Amino acid sequence: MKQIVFATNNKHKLEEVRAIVGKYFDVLSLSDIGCKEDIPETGCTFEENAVMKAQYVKDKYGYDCFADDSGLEVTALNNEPGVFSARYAGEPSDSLRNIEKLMFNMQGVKERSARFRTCIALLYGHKEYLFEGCIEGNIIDTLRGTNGFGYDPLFVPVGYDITFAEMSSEEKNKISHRALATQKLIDFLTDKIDCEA
Ligand code: ITT
Repeated sequence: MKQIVFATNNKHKLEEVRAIVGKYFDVLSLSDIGCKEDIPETGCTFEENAVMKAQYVKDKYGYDCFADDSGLEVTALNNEPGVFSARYAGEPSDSLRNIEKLMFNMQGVKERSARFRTCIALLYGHKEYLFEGCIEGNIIDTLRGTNGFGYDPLFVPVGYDITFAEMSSEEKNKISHRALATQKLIDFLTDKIDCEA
């Protein structure tokens, strides 16, 4: 099976993506390739950060590689936390503190709409490709559910009455921003494999 690196340190994301891509590719993590350093994510957009991470691995380790950057955009907060989702409440990244800050900032706010966005950058051969996924939803005011990670206990996707954290991983993997972007990546990669066969 062809090897490809997913440039992430986030175990939940790796599991989510392996569950989808694992049939087609041997997905290596950063620790699998011995990359222990903190890859800079200093871009102003999800796209810039995703490309930055993938480029770092390709340049330094030579693997075909993809990286994603994801985050939550809350309409009433001018699309914050956005690219700062992981460190919304400061460094080091702490999900519980991020969630508490979001709940605090949303106290009394009527407009609750938000979206999770993912951008995946793929460096395959000598070319760069981008894939996007987005899911709309609403921010609730109390935590519900224990599955998933990050802001999942506060996010109810449009058309559902349960949070991402109340869904099974299978259910979330069918509809999430990451699943949508990853499906586009898979469609692209499987086409490539067919063409190269
Ligand atoms: P890597 O950079 O190592 O891949 P990360 O945790 O920093 O891992 P991202 O930059 O992609 O992941 O995402 C930033 C934050 O956005 C993440 O830490 C969560 O707080 C939030 N987030 C992203 N996807 C999410 C999801 O599916 N459910 C809940 N929160 C999510």
